[in-house]
Amino acid sequence: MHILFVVPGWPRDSFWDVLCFKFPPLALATLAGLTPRRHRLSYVDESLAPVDFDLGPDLVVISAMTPLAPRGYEIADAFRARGAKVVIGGIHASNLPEEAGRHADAVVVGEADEIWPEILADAERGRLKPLYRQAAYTRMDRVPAADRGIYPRKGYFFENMIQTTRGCPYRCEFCTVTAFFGGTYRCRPVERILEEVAALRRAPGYVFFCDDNLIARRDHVLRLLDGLRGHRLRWVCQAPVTLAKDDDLLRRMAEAGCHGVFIGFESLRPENIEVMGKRHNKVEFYEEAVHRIHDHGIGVHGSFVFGYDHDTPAVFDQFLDFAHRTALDGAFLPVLTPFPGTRIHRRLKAEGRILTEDWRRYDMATVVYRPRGMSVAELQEGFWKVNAGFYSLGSTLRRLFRPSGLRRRSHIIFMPMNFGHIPAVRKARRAFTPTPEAA
Ligand code: B12
Ligand code: SF4
Repeated sequence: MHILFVVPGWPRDSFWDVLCFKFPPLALATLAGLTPRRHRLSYVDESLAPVDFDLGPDLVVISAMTPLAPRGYEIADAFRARGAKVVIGGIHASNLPEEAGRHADAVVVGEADEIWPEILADAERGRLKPLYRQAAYTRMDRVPAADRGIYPRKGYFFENMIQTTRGCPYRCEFCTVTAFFGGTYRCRPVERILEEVAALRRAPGYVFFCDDNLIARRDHVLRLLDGLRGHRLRWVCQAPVTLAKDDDLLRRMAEAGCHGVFIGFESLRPENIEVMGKRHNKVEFYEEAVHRIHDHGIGVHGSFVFGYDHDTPAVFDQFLDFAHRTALDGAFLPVLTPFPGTRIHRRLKAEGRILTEDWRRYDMATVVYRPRGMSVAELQEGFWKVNAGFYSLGSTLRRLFRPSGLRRRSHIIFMPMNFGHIPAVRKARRAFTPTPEAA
């Protein structure tokens, strides 16, 4: 069969469309890694190149997160009209299989590593079933090495995304991860991860360990770090703020090449943290945490979500003060987005506060619900203010060019990242169309 893997594109000029740092979805390279070589594989990511609808594939494989799902459906419909079969999976389709099923011959709910060979065999025989769901969570020794050979040679910033664990032990109200993985935390065998690292085509280079939480099992991560030393990698990962309490772990991460950690701080207001159910986050420890991580030469990319019930218009300046005081290296600063399948989606819906279920607007830049502590317009404006304030020349110089941090090795990643974001935020803001409620 000719199998075409498709990543739907973002709406033109939206934040992720204009951002020059593009990331490949690991899901498709993982499925490619499980696909027998007798098939012909091709790949298109609409963020990098337009889809050629006349390619004539037998099977089109689409993975989409919520804001990309409507475009994924348009692509699916167009290929089906030309006679191709379409399979859709990923986080959004897993939460709303009936919706996805209106545009696909088969929908795959949940992980697919162990069921993918069966789906391919059914497709070859012309007998796709409308719905597939693995009988159990993937056994982690069955996760294959991703086949990054399907990616185009140019266009991606971090091609080397690697997963070492799946799931998260916590259950934050706004997050889809626990709903998807059912509160499990499973680790891949360290030897398999190291084999995958050794085979990277861009090694020695940059690696992004894209687990939700790299460090939840200390014994596992320590063995991984031992194995990573000597590979001369520059890598980044995601971890909870509690990492900063473990000096020994931080030291070993730094020795193994860690340059940056993405941390979900979420809010500077403890009342919000309480509502989110993210109890391991102690706001009073945040400042010290950033300094402790910096002491190891590791940069901190903080994620702060705006619009939780105890947020008022003052939170935007409160955040910028914090970022400048702590010399935060990078930040992801979205508006709260109640993705389908999450507890917050159910809560806001029950409270009659959801403004739209047009998934294209669930891009984490658009306010799609009615906040409590400010108006829709104030939150929307605050989102742009805080992003433009953080990703400005003045802020970048204040945060990254202070004498105490100038020699931090993480700058090799965070300097270009900050300078790349400055024009991107400006461009996305100019192109942004607010919802009627925010206008
Ligand atoms: C790494 C990551 C990123 C990276 C890389 C993004 C990228 N392009 O891949 C970065 C940091 C850049 C990022 C950014 C964003 N992300 Co992100 N990200 C993740 C994360 C942590 C892991 C995804 C991953 O690589 N998994 C590894 C692969 C192997 O697993 P998988 O995708 O689940 O695929 C398996 C199955 O789902 C299934 N499958 C998936 N697709 C398909 C398709 C078919 C046909 C089949 C058969 C099977 C199948 O098979 C795979 C193997 O079992 C997830 C959280 C999570 N744990 O899922 C969030 C997540 C996907 N991100 C999310 C979001 C919202 C975003 C952003 C919009 C905002 C943000 N958080 O920054 C941007 C958009 C960026 C972009 N341009 O795409 C949300 C999506 C929610 C939703 N309902 O849509 C998630 C779930 C996080 C969350 N807390 O809710 N992200
Ligand atoms: S937000 Fe982070 S800590 Fe909370 S459930 Fe999601 S992945 Fe886990």
